[in-house]
Amino acid sequence: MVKNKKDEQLEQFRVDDRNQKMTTNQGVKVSEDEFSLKAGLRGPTLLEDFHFREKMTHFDHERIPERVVHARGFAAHGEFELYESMERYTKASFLCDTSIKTPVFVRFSTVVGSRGSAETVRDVRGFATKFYTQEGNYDLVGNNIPVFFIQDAIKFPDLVHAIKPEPHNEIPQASSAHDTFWDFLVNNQEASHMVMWLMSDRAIPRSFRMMEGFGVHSFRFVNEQGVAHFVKFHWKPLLGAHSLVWDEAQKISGKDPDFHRRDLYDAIEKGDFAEYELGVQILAEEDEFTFDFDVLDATKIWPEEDVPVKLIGKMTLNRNVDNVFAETEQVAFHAGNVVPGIDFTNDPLLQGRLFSYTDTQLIRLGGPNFHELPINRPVCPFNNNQRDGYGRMTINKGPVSYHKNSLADNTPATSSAEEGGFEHYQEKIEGRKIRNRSDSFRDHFSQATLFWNSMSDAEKTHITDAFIFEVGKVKSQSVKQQVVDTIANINVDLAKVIADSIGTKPPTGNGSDVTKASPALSQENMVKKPNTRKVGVIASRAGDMNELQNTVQELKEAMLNVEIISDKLGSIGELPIDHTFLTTDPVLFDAIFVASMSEDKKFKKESDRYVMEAFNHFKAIGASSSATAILVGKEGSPGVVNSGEGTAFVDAVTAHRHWTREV
Ligand code: HDE
Repeated sequence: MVKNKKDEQLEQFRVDDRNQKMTTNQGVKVSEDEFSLKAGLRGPTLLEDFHFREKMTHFDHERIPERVVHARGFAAHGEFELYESMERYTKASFLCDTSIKTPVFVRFSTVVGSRGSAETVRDVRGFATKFYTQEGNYDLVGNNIPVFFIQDAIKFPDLVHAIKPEPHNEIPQASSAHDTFWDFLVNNQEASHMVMWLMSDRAIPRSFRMMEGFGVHSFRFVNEQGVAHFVKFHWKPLLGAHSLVWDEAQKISGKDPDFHRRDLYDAIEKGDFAEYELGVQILAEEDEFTFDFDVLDATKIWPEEDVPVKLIGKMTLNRNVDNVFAETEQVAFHAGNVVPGIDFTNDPLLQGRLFSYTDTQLIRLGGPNFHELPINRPVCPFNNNQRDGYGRMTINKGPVSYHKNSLADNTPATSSAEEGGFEHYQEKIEGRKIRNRSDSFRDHFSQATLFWNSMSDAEKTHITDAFIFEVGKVKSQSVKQQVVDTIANINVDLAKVIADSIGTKPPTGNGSDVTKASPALSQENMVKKPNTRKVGVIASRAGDMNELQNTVQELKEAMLNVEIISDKLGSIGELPIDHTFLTTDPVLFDAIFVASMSEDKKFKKESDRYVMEAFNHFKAIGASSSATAILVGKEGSPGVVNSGEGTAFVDAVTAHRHWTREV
């Protein structure tokens, strides 16, 4: 069933090869696809074998360059619906008319790792959305962290060189835990705020479905009257934002490097669509200078307590792609793709991005016609005088390909603003050409401290441990010392604990006097729901079948996803066993419930391993009355539940993690 205008467009390009005859790319039917054409049964292969040549040539050229950053990604289709008209602020029609459902395509990604790297590494996540609006494509190319490492785009190549694997040995893959990244931080301290986020739980999300998204820069909304407001964009997941535990994340990298894409793909296939609300923080132009930071500085947030986030619509990701290469790999996002009503600011990071995205697609997608690829095409008409180039698909008719002309009545014609033409916001600019930055960009630590102050105790522990892990891996004693001294500007006690663990001198410096906190920054304060949480139910064939059936039923009714684990595949009564102890792992579940035990020694050992690992990762653990022996030594610990305690197990799963548990 075709779902929306974008889907209708894609449908024209879909091909189902099933039940078709095999042909060459010229349409000639192929008679033999097992053996190349040879001169004699044991003779050399002949050059005239056009089928062999074509098949091999195409294969030889199957790969394209991976994205220079955000190479590892996964995407899905969906729709955006508006709650209320934003016409007071913007004339973008998809944000004014609540009857419009806008098709969207969203690609999530890690930043540093190469295309085949693991997904649960410590990293920023890309959250790029293409809105196929009736006025053209609007791309909100954001991240899951609201600030960035640098303030000026000219530093981006340096940042990426520093964080990618070191060039002399290409180690480590998909990780910031190495000398050059930390050397970059201490010599470019504008990264301090972002590094606090990177060391926090935000950098190891539980799921793409449980992750916030941010446009990062200040953009502009412009309304019909030409009045502009600054705006920051947010995506708020309906399931709340939640994270893995670092030890767990590292183990998942080995057990299931596809953990995040599998989670999203499976959820969509099951009908558990990923949902996010679009939020905007809006600031009048005359309030530009009311903060102790510069609104053009991408290393700063606008605290939600100071500028509330207004939720204006909902995005639902409801369809997996048909072909990852054709759609996810070939999609070309660009921070510069805007529609009338949305405009840029002078944020020097944003300004540089406006150049980089088209430039990178030219090498990655091989020429200037990538906008014609099915996934990139707008759903509204597009006509201009651009012509030719590699891979051109459009057949432009007629002799005229220039403006102005009389032979085609001066068409394609430009449009006035009233007719929907994009007119850039007429911001007044004055100044000298200068290579420098404003003094208002020079405070690199206050918001890093604000972030630290806003964390719960558990989150602070995780950040501390992450610093010790990462900086502890740095080989240069000098860089380690400089990191400790830099952190002291954020919080001196944090710096002291790190110093003590990584063998440096205690920090010099007096710390920060910022006492402000922003509760909205802590994931502990986010909504928590049981929906789609994955429970591994351990069951033995020898156990009570009815009890198992009832348990599974109850958990499913509470919206949890249940998978049964036993020593062998097969079924228990009517219930199929999903995994053996070996084909899955406790790190791949949100909670473990032991429904029944077996006398078998190996079964017991494996069950103990599952329960212990879940316990160490602060997950909910439950056991039926016949299996409580497995909980010995853990009873009374937060999130450890005996059956017979009503909905306690479901509540324990809903709580996400039980950080006060002593492990
Ligand atoms: Fe990107 N970024 N970026 N970036 N970025 C790319 O474009 C760049 C920045 C983001 O799923 C590249 O098509 C510069 C901030 C996402 O396809 C490249 C600067 C934010 C994605 C590029 C930044 C982002 C990219 C590489 C500093 C959050 C993946 C491949 C001025 C607001 C999109 C590509 C996808 C990808 C350049 C900083 C988000 C090279 C120069 C800040 C989500 O063009």
